[in-house]
Amino acid sequence: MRPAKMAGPDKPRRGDGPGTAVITRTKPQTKRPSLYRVLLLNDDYTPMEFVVHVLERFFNKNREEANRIMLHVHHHGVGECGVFTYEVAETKVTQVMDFARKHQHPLQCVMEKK
Ligand code: TYC
Repeated sequence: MRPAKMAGPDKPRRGDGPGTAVITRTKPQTKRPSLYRVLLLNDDYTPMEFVVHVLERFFNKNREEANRIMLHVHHHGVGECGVFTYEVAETKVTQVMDFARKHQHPLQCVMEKK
């Protein structure tokens, strides 16, 4: 008697054998990146017009939205300029801080994880 011929997934294949395994992926391979808020902080010295310019130049806000955010920071002490992935947020903070220092204003820009 001959053994029944194997077919399908149980059939041994070239390269199978001791020391080999099949790893099945259980997680989807994509992960959403963490997001970070970029915030402006109020101070008593930075001119309002300079803050509006920063919001237009680095955060692509129109004049009206820039004014709204600047006044929110002026009245509440802190306000959101935008939400970005880590490296983009870090770049915005550096650009704003460098620009403020270049113009000798004490404006502070920070990021926080959402
Ligand atoms: N408080 C500032 C003033 O009265 C204006 C200001 C607004 C400064 C927002 C910083 O992030 C800021 N000139």
